Amino acid sequence: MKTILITGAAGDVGTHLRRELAGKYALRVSDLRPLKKFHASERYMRADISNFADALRITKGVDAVVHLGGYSVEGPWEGILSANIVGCYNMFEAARRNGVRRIVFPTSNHAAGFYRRDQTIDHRAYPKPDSRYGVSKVFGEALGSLYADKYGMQVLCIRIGNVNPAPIDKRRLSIWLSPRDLAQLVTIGIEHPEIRFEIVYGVSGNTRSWYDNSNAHRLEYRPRDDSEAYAAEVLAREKPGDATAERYQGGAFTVEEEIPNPAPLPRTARKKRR
Ligand code: 15L
Repeated sequence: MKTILITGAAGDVGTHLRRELAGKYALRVSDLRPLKKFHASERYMRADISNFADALRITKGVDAVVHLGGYSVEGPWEGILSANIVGCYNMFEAARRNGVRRIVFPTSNHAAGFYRRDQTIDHRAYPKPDSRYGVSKVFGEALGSLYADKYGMQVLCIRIGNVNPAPIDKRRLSIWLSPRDLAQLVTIGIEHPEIRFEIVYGVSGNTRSWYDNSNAHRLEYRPRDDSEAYAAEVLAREKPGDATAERYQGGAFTVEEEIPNPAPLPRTARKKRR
């Protein structure tokens, strides 16, 4: 059985992914936060990925890394810098030094959030980040490209929309990713023989999608879910929002300076903020 490291394992996406992959892989689950519940196939390692020694420790002896750790919304520069820029670099470099060849990097729709909603974009669309957070995801994608071309690593970047058991509003009808479709994409990243450096969109087979996800389909992604099943219910409760946010794919990230962060700041960033 392959051993897979999942960073940011205590977060929402990490929690869904762990449940979906339980039993399929030996999971090394890592986070700054303590984990309360474990599956039988999991082993927890606490780590602050902005610290290179921690990154080296957790990547030792694994077959692949799913790097979910870091800041997952728009936030202060100190937090983004240490968790998503320094932390992301540490993970790629630590994986390389430990001989780990596969990295699945869940990037975000916010790497391209300033495309309009009436545009359909594919994996070749140049980045149009909508936030400091989006910029940090573009940085991670660029690192993936570098580590694939220069060091021969196999890197799948999944520009995730929104992972939830069901879509929560109108925007998410276009970018929803069900937990089982997320697990399918991550499994492609871990297993598919043809991956060098790839960008795909982390969305289910949504009727209202604004992505051309042909690169994912080429890699044999066959989404099982479509947000349309929830559309009537979601649209019935939708309230009109900010006009700019409504125009762009990134929604509120195109206008807000901060979005409430579910994860704590790493120690280094906390010190700088004081
Ligand atoms: C993201 O990238 C975030 O990690 C997630 O919390 C959601 O805000 C999502 O984007 C979204 O756009 O809905």
